[in-house]
Amino acid sequence: MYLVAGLGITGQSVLRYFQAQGEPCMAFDTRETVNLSSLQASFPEVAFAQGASVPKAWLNRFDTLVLSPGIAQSEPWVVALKQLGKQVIGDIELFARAVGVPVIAITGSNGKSTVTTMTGMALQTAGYCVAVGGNIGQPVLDLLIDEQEYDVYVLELSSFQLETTYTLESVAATVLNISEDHMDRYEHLEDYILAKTKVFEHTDLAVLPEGFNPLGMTHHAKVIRFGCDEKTTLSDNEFGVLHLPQSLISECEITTGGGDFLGFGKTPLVAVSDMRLQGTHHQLNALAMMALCQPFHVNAEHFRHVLQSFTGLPHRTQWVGEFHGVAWINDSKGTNVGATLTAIESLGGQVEGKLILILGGVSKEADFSSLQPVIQKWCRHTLVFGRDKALISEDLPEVALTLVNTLEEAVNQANTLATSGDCVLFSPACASFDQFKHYIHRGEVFMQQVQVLQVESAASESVALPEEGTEKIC
Ligand code: UMA
Ligand code: ADP
Repeated sequence: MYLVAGLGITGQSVLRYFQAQGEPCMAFDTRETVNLSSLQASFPEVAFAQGASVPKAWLNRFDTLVLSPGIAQSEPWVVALKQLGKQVIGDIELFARAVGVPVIAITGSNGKSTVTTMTGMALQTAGYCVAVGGNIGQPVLDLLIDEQEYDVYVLELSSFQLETTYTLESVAATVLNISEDHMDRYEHLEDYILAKTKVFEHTDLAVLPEGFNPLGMTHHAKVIRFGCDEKTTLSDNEFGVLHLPQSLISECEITTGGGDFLGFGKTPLVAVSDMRLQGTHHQLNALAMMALCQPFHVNAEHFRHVLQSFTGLPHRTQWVGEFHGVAWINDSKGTNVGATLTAIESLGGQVEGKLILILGGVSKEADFSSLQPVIQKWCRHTLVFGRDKALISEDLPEVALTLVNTLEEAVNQANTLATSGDCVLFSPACASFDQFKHYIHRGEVFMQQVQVLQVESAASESVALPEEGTEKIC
């Protein structure tokens, strides 16, 4: 018998899965805020409980705990259950035990959703029937029980999900990059890295960023490396940026674009200038995507189609609008310091003026000091809002910043501070749950507030029109 713990997106998908399998289970959530009545209506066969710990009367009735990723195994009630001999697994482990077709597994600190989406697109373009899911927001067990027969699953996996995954076999797996995140959950950075590298435990092909040598790889997987240093040649197991002399380009099948190509070994595949997404980090994402597709029949044309058409996911350095010569960018998915660092560095060089940066929320005990030099280089001013604003500002003593309480205040102040040619970058480097439901909600609130300012700005410009001899618009 299973106990499903956590009744959010994951827990509810586990209940649907067990219902479809006719597998009995019980369900539990530590938060009183969860509304059980609609769940009880959908799953009348399941016993539900809420509270600080699992009801005592249930302890002999289950042997396996299916833990949602947001619940840490260090929670006292989970520790107590483990001491009683209960097995702890997650939804990905249930998926792993049942899946019968190839899986590509993608983790890392940043770029997971982007690479997962592009990998799905590339395989689909090449004619495969692809399911994309996991931490990206689509629970994997729902994919397993839907009507469709897939050729391949492309999964975004978080370190939280990997902690409770033991037998997931994949045809290709990657840890895209590592930068500090979730330090409120992990005691040491090494613990976070170890959770991530579990993705390689049962993979046929490990796709590794240059210089990364995971300890978790206990068997002999084939290795492909990817990296972005410009080179004139690449080794046979390496995806990278090929810088080709003009004479060689004319001999290649692909002749569009400039001298830099995303390539594999000696073969140029896609001109960097063909990519819609700009920036070194997106070149790395594209290279990782191409490497992950190696076990499948995906060719340069398919890759080029994806990279030419993919304009990025919402809430990732997303252009919102421009008024008074100031551009506004929504990077609400920038939920850690590494993501915000990348956003500042890639946008800073493109802007005529300076960046106005908006940061803040739940800091996850991160160290923000690595942001200081890039902020000093690229930002005119920084606005910090949310629960941990004071903690964050302590790490940025040399930065010109203002503390505000809410995102709305930050947006209004940014509007006052920015001058023509500037860009307001909302890249919070924090989790959102102090003031928002999730990063999507936070990004939507930001975009709504920017739109209000944009409408006000358009209205004030319209009011000014009569002075230039046009009709007054009321
Ligand atoms: N809960 C408890 N006790 C606790 C904590 C939570 O009972 O101590 C309950 C809550 O009351 C709630 C449920 O658990 O009912 C929420 O479960 P959850 O936090 O595991 O979240 P889900 O709704 O299941 O969503 C999860 C991922 N969330 C987290 O890992 C925190 C989603 O990733 C993922 O899209 C979804 O599963 C489907 O796979 C979000 C995320 O923020 C985007 N991920 C982190 C990140 O990307 O940095 C890891
Ligand atoms: P994840 O799913 O890992 O959170 P996303 O693809 O959603 O990653 O991107 C989140 C943010 O991380 C983006 O807004 C961008 O600023 C940053 N980012 C994307 N790719 C990379 C990368 N390869 N390296 C560093 N930062 C990245």
